[in-house]
Amino acid sequence: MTKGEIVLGCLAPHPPHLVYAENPDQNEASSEGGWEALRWGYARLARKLKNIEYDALVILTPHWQTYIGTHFLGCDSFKSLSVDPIFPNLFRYHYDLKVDVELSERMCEIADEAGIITKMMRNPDFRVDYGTITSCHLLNPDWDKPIVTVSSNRNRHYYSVEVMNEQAQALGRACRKAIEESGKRVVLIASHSLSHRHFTTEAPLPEDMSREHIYNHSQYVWDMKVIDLMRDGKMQEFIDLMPEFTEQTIAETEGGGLTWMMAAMGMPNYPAEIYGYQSVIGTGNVVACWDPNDETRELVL
Ligand code: 2X7
Ligand code: FE2
Repeated sequence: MTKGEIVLGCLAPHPPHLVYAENPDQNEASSEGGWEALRWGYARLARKLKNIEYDALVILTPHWQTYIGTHFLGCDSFKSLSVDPIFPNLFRYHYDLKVDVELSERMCEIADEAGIITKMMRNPDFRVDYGTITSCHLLNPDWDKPIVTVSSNRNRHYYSVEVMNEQAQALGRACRKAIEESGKRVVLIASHSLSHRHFTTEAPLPEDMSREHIYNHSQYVWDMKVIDLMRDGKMQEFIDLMPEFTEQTIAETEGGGLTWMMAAMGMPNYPAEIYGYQSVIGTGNVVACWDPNDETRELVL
């Protein structure tokens, strides 16, 4: 069997506002648009994905939080209505998705062998989190590929960002091993924002772009600093800075997604493709990807 490989890694933020702004058939709420810099960037990355051959999307999301170990989706399909607990006015999305259970089980087993506490989620009525749904919808609106969702263990809260950073790297290495053994071509997704201070009141019209801006300047400066590291192919340096960045901007990197993805990809030292940066309710969000193939990697922005 040919060795499996990670063909792309995407940093894919999941504010439900982006789905709301797009008005897809699956979402009950309707809008007048908004957050175009991110949505147009996502559309371009989705076009790139359409031209890549791959078997499955594997996503780590901070909105499936598990307190004992790391969990993996373990039923063939999940279908339900996802209502965002904070923004039910924006996000009531009917999803119907398929899971690559074979790959999910193998990642779970290999992580377990590496000493990580793991569990398969076998409840067919489990409600898939909105991070998974939003990032997957924006990257692959046709939903024509199976996914695997990996939960975010809360070791950042039990221990520290430093412990999270180590554990997420161990999980990334285990997932890579499982992917290589599987013979499959896999796209990884780290589903989260960068800086994450956000407004606590909503504008009368949520998509009123005259009200949208970054929460504060220091948060913006940090986001630009880490995006420069991405552009310069200095991901080891970013991962080393992760505790400071995460604490100072209460970044959503705390869930481990980017650390996990970078470890699985062997800490890329080539430039990331940047597709767009914009704030959503004050949080900083970048759409970016790491393409290990020198021939297809592009300078986007
Ligand atoms: O989950 C989120 C997020 N990460 C960023 C912005 C707005 C809402 O929800
Ligand atoms: Fe989030």
